Amino acid sequence: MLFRSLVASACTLGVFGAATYKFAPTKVQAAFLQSIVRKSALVEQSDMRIELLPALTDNYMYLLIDEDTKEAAIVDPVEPNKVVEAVKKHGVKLKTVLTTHHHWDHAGGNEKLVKLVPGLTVYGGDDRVGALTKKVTHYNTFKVGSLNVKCLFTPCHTTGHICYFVTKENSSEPPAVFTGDTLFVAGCGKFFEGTADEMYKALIDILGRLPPETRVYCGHEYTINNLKFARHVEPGNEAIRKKLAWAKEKYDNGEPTIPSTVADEFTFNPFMRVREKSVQEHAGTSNPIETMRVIRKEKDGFRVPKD
Ligand SMILES: N[C@@H](CCC(=O)N[C@@H](CS)C(=O)NCC(=O)O)C(=O)O
Ligand SMILES: *[C@@H]1O[C@H](CO)[C@@H](O)[C@H](O)[C@H]1NC(C)=O
Ligand SMILES: [Zn+2]
Ligand SMILES: [Zn+2]
Repeated sequence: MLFRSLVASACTLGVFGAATYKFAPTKVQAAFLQSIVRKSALVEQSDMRIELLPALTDNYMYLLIDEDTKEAAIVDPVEPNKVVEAVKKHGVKLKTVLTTHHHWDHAGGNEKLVKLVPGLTVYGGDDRVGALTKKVTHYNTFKVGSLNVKCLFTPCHTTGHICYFVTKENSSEPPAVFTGDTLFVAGCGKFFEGTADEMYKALIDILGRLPPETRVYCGHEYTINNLKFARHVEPGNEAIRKKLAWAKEKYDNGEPTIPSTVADEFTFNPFMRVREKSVQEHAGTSNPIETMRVIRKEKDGFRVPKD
């Protein structure tokens, strides 16, 4: 609890560096800082702008802005005050909440946000989502300003999980997908309310068939731990080693490892690679769905190595 509140206040203040530290931090201070200071980041395209807003210990909220109309949506606003602050900073009109699933660390801010910002439409695929106004299911579509949002029903982590695929008509820039706790960079969500068959459908048949350049914005910063498990599954996979070295460098600078892309996930994410011989051999089966089941079970009990 104390740790949680430390994390929250450090993030809310957003400054722990230059102003408060007159001297270079000691090793212990550096480790402390690094463990609590998570920088936000901005992905700017001419059609849409996405601000990554770190929340809680390792969650992300995403502010999605339509450049044409300056209308915005917020994905999983678990820390509403931070959302309101970011909306003011960008000078945009927040109209929409995109909820990936009902878990507290994603939907837990909805009730408070709708009080702070009147008139919001709250989307989600589950009656357990707080302040829900529009229940959606597979291939439902709607707009955020001039951007098109398509709902992708991906049950498994929870029975009502929705990913949101965002495109701009006639744009040459990549689309975005918000994957909550279904697809993480180099990993996937735990199967709390579903099966390996469902996660296979979600990762391979649905998310895996999006345009390869689609940028992936997931619910948590789990990349380093996920890649250590990926390396355990495929010790000879060079893409995993390269991405892990890159992710460690990002982490040391307090920077997000998000977004990745659908194409990149197929090179280092073991759960996206269940059709590969190397992953199947590790799982001891030639059935991709059985491979999914085996490696998820293994990751549930995986002790993450220090390096
Ligand atoms: N192993 C997680 C523990 C927290 C957890 O269970 N997270 C949920 C999402 S809120 C999950 O699905 N994690 C996927 C995983 O551990 O592979 C961590 O790295 O902190
Ligand atoms: C997209 O391109 C098509 C074909 O050129 C055009 O008919 C359509 O109006 C364009 N849509 C938008 C929103 O600009
Ligand atoms: Zn969850
Ligand atoms: Zn979560």
